[in-house]
Amino acid sequence: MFNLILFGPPGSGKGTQSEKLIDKYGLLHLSTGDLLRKEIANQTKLGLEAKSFMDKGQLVPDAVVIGMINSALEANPAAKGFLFDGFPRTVAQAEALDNLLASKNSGISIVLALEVDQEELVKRIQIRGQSSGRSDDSDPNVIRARLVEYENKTAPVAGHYAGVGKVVYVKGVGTIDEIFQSLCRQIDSRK
Ligand code: B4P
Repeated sequence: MFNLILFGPPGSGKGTQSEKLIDKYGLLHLSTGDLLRKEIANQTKLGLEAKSFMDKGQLVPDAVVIGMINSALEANPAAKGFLFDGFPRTVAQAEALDNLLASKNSGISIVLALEVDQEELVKRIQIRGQSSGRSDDSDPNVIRARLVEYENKTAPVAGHYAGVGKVVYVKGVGTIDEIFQSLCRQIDSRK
């Protein structure tokens, strides 16, 4: 199994690049952001709980997203590999993911970390906010809160995987295709 984590701050291009990578490598895309937005659209209990955090730019509690990922892994036993997008976002989530994969005799193959400066991130999120209908993309205070959550809780996840030599940093500024080619080079050199 080839399991890839696409890592980076909000707006770094994870969703954009994931779409291209799953096509090329036949991986199953697991985006916790997309899964949570689906729950919100369906007005489930989980969705209503998640919305109260997402609207403030805060991370949803670990137990909620770990449960969602567990269900998705269970539902796809024949997958040849997963692309995790927006997960894990805390060290506790990373540890839970490592345990879930280990129970399936698998593990993380590589963590590709997109590097984008903060000014560019804010610009991209605001542009997306004009058409996405996502309330967390429109309010400058919420965007700032998401970036603070990233620095405090998510950035340490890179350290968790760097400790086992799994992290590769990739420049996330440039055209979408240039960045895609850089990501593919890293994957191809490790497959
Ligand atoms: P996500 O859905 O993961 O939101 P995101 O981080 O903003 O998405 P992404 O980073 O994929 O955006 P992309 O770069 O593709 O999470 C939303 C919320 O859900 C979180 O704030 C949190 O509350 C909750 N959540 C999700 N997962 C969670 C977890 N594991 N634990 C707890 N809470 C969780 O796109 C950005 C924009 O840039 C796009 O418009 C794109 O067109 C543009 N773009 C991309 N590449 C570009 C390039 N090269 N040049 C110019 N623009 C580019």
